Amino acid sequence: MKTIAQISTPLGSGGIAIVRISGEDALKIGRSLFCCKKLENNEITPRYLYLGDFKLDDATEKCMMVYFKAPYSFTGEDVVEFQIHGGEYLATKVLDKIVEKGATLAQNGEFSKRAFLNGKMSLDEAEATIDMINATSDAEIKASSKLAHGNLFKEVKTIQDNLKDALANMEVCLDYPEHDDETKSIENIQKTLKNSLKTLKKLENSYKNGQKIKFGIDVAIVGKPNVGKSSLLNALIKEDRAIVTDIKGTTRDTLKETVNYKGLKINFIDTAGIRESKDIVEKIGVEKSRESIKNSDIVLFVLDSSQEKDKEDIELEKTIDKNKVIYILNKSDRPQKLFIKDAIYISAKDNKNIDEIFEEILKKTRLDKINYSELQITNKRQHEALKEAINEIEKITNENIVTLDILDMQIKKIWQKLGEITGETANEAIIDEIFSKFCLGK
Ligand SMILES: Nc1nc2c(ncn2[C@@H]2O[C@H](COP(=O)(O)OP(=O)(O)OP(=O)(O)O)[C@@H](O)[C@H]2O)c(=O)[nH]1
Ligand SMILES: [Mg+2]
Repeated sequence: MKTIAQISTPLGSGGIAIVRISGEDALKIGRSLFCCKKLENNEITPRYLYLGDFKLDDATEKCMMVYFKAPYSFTGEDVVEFQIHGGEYLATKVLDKIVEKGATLAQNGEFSKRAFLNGKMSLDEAEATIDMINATSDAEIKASSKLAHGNLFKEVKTIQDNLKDALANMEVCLDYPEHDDETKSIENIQKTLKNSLKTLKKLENSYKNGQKIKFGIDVAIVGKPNVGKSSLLNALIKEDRAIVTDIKGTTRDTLKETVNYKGLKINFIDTAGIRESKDIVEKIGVEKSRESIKNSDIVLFVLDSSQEKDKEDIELEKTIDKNKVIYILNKSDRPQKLFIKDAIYISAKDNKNIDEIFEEILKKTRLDKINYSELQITNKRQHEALKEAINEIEKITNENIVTLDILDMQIKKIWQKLGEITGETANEAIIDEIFSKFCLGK
């Protein structure tokens, strides 16, 4: 494989910049550009930081160089890294010199792709690493760090190994039917499959929470016009974001704002007040509000507590799934006319009881009890593969009569599906797509 090079730190000014070289010629190229007293008559020691000068055309750059000997490097190949002063132009000049000496510019994620191809990390670990880099909440970091440390890989691999053993036993039985009892053999395999199914279902189930961890909990703020939805959004995000007036139908479009609460992202969606309208723009807004009711994880159903519930409120209430509704009785600074058990009484105007809403959202989604020591699947591709593997197992565990031949064929399919998660059996296009999402120099 070609020797590749790239700047691994973000382009711009900073304390230091790192330029990385990976491949067979990494050391030859690195040493040809680096002057260091300690290296004059000595062999280079891997993982040792050398202070010296990088040779530019008419100048030198005082920097550090480190060498990682294959296979003990990030990519699994010989790697040399220069830690130079963090200037964009300077880093580009250093990279140019390395290319002049024979290295090729690395594409996005090419170092990581080599690490995968050399067995340094599995595909699920690579995906978790991207999630770590892109994380915007503590929950995402906790979930992806567990995955980046290869915990999913280990679970999947254990299942694959058990299936492989089962397959080997079965093949003995198929080759020498006189030596083994077929019924007993089938029973053993069914037992292995049922255990695998249990683990896989647990992983598959975690995706519901995993999505909320990755993308945030979607919370729609819904109600009739003028009940104080936009005032509530502003109170929740502690910012004067949405327009508030006493005119009914002020909000026309949905407006989404994200807040980090106890390490989780909560996406609040302010919506247009729901009512019958002839105004074409308002009608579209109301349609969007109804979609938000359907698509969100939680609905904050806002009512004006200084007024009794009317027909419009009752009609709207019917369209909201009871499992995801939280009743918010706003304007509690005014004399009360509406009483609903378990509702949260707030005043958006006076910022009263707003924190209670956050707590109730976590309680209702059960994310207050989430256990990060267990794996939380956050990746759609992995989830799809898990679902398909489960589906293949269920095809045979639900059958009363199966033959060894069918089991043999089916187990190979399951093994293949699981391999897509770790990358062992993933096709090249998928692998390329995953690594292209990495940044340059990673
Ligand atoms: N007294 C009192 N008035 C409030 C409170 N919250 C909102 N209001 C007032 O109610 C009116 C409507 O508030 P908005 O936040 O615009 O209501 P909305 O539900 O977003 O209305 P639409 O966008 O038209 O659907 C404004 O005059 C607010 O000042 C509250 O807690 N107490
Ligand atoms: Mg509004």
